[in-house]
Amino acid sequence: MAKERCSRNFITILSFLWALVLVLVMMLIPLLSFAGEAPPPSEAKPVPFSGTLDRDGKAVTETVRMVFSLFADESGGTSLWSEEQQVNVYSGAFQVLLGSTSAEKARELAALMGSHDSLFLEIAVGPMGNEVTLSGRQRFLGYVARWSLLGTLRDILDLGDLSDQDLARDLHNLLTNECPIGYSRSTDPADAAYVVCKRGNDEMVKAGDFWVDRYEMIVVDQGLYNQGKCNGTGTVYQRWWDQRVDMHKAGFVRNGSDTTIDLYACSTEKVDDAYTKPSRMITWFQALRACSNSGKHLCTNSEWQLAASGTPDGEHDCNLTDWKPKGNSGGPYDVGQFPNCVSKYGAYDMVGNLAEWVQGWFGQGQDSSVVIHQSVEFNGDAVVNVDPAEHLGNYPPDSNTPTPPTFPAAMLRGGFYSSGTGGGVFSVDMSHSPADWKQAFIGARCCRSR
Ligand SMILES: [Ca+2]
Ligand SMILES: [Ca+2]
Repeated sequence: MAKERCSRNFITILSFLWALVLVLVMMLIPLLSFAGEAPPPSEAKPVPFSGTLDRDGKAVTETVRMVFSLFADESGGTSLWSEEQQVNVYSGAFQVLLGSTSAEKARELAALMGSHDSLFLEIAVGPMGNEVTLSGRQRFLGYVARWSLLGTLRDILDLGDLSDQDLARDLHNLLTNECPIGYSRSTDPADAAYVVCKRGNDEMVKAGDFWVDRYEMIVVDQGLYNQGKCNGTGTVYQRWWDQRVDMHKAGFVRNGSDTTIDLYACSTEKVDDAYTKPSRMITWFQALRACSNSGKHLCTNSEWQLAASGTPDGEHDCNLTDWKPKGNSGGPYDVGQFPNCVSKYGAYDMVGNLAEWVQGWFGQGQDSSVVIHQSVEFNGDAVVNVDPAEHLGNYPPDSNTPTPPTFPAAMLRGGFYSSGTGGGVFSVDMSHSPADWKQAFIGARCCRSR
């Protein structure tokens, strides 16, 4: 009896009219999910494939055996690759990862897709020896087809020699708003708490709907900037005292006009093994231009405020208490060296180390001298008003004497290495001309909006 029932079941299965509808489930999603570099054969990834299955016009809900086979042609020929899987079909829909049954299958599949312009998928359904081959091979949209689609997009958009991988990454970034164009999301487990985006050594973190440099800026020449990767070889400007190279003398002038060279801003823990401190004694104009040259902008006050949120300003959390490098009276520490001095978005040193220029100028205040307000409510953070008497003048190049105070002030945020309790996420200093290049405690950082 048992044998007879089994045979009858087989006949029943075979008599069913199987129908399979291949569905390109959101074709762009698998396309865009492959945002990194092409994996080497040893790390070949399975390829997602979705479809629907019905029997006699009714959606199937059961586990069925399927054999997926790839061919070079739409009909005839011998199978170039095949894989058997037990597939859970629910309400007629299923999703499988081809190449997921073994690393060898994935490698074979990747190699096959890399060597063929087109492939066709055939699916057989049913128990071994009694499979029903579903009619009509379907063009298989694996990597090969995806890349050719990208190539078409690249041609239409006239994007020159942008690689398929870079185009896929940028489309992914554009549609998901995860990282700026040209950046890839960090896969370092240590970065998992934040949205860390990397372009070579340059690192930005996401805050709200924009990105902010993870570190205070280090100003470098074009060679070191290396098209944004900040990992080339070249010159670092405005180092600490014993390593200083003056960017003004190199032609990156202090008022930002008529520069004869372009310099760039890098956000990185280190641009080379020897130097890891942020650039300082930089004018607002130079900071503005270095950010602009790097495809970024000087952070606005509101961007800076949001990006700094959550940064603590306890005595040892950030560099606020006169850290003394090499016997000097105080100064900036290497960027990112205070592990607690990080904002809720993952930006380092927004409190302390160097005070940072932000966008915007401010007219003369009512005070005739520097007045410092420190608020209990805002953690003792200082608000330094516009100071027309002393600091609003422009320092002429190579002169230690400021011109008369005829210029507005630009805003500095966060406090610096000897601000003490006056430093913090609410610290505001409006007592310096945007042309002030004399202050060793002034640095900057860049933001980016796409
Ligand atoms: Ca800072
Ligand atoms: Ca404070």
